Formats: sequence, C-alpha cells, structure tokens
Amino acid sequence: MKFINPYFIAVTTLLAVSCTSQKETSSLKDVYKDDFYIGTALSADQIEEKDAKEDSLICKEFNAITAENIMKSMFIHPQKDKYDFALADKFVAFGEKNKMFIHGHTLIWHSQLAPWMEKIKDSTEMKAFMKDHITTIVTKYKGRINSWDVVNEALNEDGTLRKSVFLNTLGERYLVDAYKLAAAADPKVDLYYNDYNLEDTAKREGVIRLVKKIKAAGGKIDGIGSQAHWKLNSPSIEEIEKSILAYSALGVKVAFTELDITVLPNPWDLKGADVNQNFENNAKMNPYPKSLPDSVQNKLAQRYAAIFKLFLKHKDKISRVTFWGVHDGQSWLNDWPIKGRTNYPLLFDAKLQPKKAYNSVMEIKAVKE
Ligand code: 9MR
Repeated sequence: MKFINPYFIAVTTLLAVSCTSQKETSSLKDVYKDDFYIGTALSADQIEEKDAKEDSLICKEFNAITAENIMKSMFIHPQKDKYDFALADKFVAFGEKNKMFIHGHTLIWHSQLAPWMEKIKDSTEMKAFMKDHITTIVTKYKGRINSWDVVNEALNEDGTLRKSVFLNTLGERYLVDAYKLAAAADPKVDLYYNDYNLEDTAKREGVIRLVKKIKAAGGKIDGIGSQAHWKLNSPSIEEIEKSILAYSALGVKVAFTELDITVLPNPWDLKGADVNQNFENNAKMNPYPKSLPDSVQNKLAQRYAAIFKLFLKHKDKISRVTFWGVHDGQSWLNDWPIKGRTNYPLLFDAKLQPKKAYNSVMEIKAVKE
C-alpha cells in the first residue's frame, strides 16, 4: 500500500463520516485483509453518496474502489479542449476519505469514446490525443490513484489485436506508447492491461504476447486485470488457475477487476438460437423476475466459494478482487445481453442484504486454508 501521511489520516478521519460508525460485525475486507484487496465498482450516485445505506455498506465491506463509468473518455474528456473532472475528483476524494485503494478505469478503450475522438483519422492526431489524454489525467491524480487500466479490451477473442480507432491510426505501437506515456506521467502508479474472457486459451496467449511485446519495447506494465464476467459453469476452475499461473509467470500482478456471475440463460448459448431474435419480454430468458430460487442461490454460493478458494490458494499472485457493483440491483447484467431482465450476479441482493454467496465467501476463510 502507498505511504499515507499521518496529518492526512488525522484530517480525513474527521471527515470520514460514512465509515467511522462501522465497526460491529466482520466484513469481506476484514476477513481477506491479509490476502488481497476486496473492491467494488461505484456508480455516479454512489460516488456522490446519495444513499446512506449503500454508502455504509460500501465502507463496511470494501477497501478498494473503481469508478464504473465516470472516468471513461466520453465523460472525463467530452471535447478536445475540455476535461470534466467533477465526478472523478469526488471519486478520488471518496477513496481517500475512507482510506481505500483507488483504481482508475480506464485510459485507452475503443468503447465509450467521446464523439470527437471517433473522428480522429491519422497518426499525428492520434498521437497528440493520446499524449494529451493520458498525460493530463494521470498527472492530475498522480500519487492519489494507486493503479490504472491503461489499455482496456485491445484483443479479439482469437488473441489478435482488435481493429480499434487506435490500431487503425497508429498500428500496434499505440500499446507501447500508452504504457510509456502513463509511466512518464506517474512513475510509481501500477499500470494494468484489462480485458474479459482472459481464461480462454487463444485470448490468454494473446495477452501473453501483448505483455511480452510491451516489456520488450521498454514499456512498464505491472499487472493483468481479468474482468471475470463469469457464468455458473464457466470458465472452469482449472482454466482460471491456468491463467493465474501463466500471467504471474510473466512477472506481473494478477487482479480480478470486474467480478460477477450471471445466473440467467444466455441467448448465444441456446442451441439454434438466433442472436437477431428479439428476446425482450421473453419469460424463458427472464426466469426469475421476482426472486432467485434457493436451488440457484446455492449454485451461486458454491461457485463463489470455489472461486475464492482458488484465489486464496494463489493469494501471493493476486493483488485485488473487485466486484462489478455493490448489489444486484445496480448490475449491468440486468440489461445485457437482453434489456430489462432481473439478474443476481453479486454477493448482495437489491435490498442490500447479504446472499448465501456472501456467506460462502466469508465461511471459506473460517476453514483452515
Ligand atoms: O457497467 C458498465 C455499464 O454501466 C456501461 O453501460 C458499460 C458501457 O460500455 O460499461 C460497463 O462496464 C464495462 C467496463 O467498463 C469494461 N468491461 C466490461 C464492463 C461491462 O460491460
């Protein structure tokens, strides 16, 4: 963890209204305190502390935060000559006030770009954009943000490079450039590559090639973030373990950065399902609109227990495990890949109550590792 000035602790303790009254029962962050950070993604409302109950749950259970959306390019850099740091400032202040590990998400991502960025046509313009964007944002929070997703989702499923506006204008040198620019702006901050499906063989090989290339070209990369948007039955524990071992063998940290587990049917898994079909309001695709049956709660709890057992086995390699949201009600999985469903992917339900999955994650720490 970073050095924290005692004066800062004294001042922030006075300001820390939401977290000070939080002792009583144990929590995720307490039971895993010697293993890895336990994080959550925060919505704009949570950053603005709009709901006191959510706020105290966040403070009680988590010691790391990621902004779910507000640091993405379209929000933080809406126009070429205009940055909007209002919510990002609040996010960082929230983390500091509550002495949390603060993760920045994300600097270079093909998605959620501001419209003006989509129009960048040539390498000169793109080089100038990357230099300004990365340097301005990383410098602004230098020494305050602990790690950054420098590049997000640069790979296709087969491990080749995604044809993004960055690749199209600069070629693959954009990757090394991004890491060099970030390291130049804050030499001490940890720099991550973040992506999903990183447990699939082809993509895993792609990440390994990418990290080796960045290092060989003199870029600084400190970690790999596996987003971990997983299902009840996949990826297998063996595939997850293979990835942890392969990534840490590269000499970088491994983080699980957006963990959630869908319990709903995926249209693309259904035999013969036509992905163009409109699944909205289809009861088959939204089987638990009111509550999750015990049988599925149990499956989710077992899946989370198996995953955390594996994480504990490799705690020396894992820096952080972050859930993609605090509670089921806010999860992006209620709207993807089909809008308006009711999903149950996290440890707390929409009423902020701990689920069986929460108990199972807590209980495995009670059993001797
Ligand atoms: O959870 C985020 C959701 O609210 C946004 O609408 C969406 C926009 O692309 O991004 C979601 O978060 C994504 C994250 O930034 C990157 N990895 C995948 C996440 C889920 O889509």
